[in-house]
Amino acid sequence: MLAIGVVMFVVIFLGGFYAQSAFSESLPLKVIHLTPRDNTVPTIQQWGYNGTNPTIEIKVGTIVRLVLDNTNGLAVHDFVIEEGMGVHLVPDLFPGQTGTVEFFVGVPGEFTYFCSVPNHLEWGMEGTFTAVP
Ligand SMILES: [Cu+2]
Repeated sequence: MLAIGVVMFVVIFLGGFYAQSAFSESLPLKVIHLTPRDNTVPTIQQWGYNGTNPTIEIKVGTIVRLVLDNTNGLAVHDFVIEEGMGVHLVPDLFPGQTGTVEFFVGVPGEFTYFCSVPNHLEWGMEGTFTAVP
């Protein structure tokens, strides 16, 4: 019952981004691969996902499988879409690790994705996630 309660909490309070397990697997799935660039001296705006922080555009009603490949990374990283939206790849990925977070895009809008490891956003790890109607 605790697990069901937690799922219900997530569904009710996360503003449109839901845990995949609460939904049918027949929904469209979009797989996104990101690789942190962190091999430069960490100064303002020198780091990023895929080097260029690509804008990720996803149609509402899609399940996203976000794969963060830190295989060749030099630092710890994660992936977050705006605090309060409930998308957070956990645990943080150490160098050599790959991780996945899946979520349902339930509402249209423009959001910011970023790395929540201290200083990484300031060093450039942020981009735009657009959910299109
Ligand atoms: Cu990072």
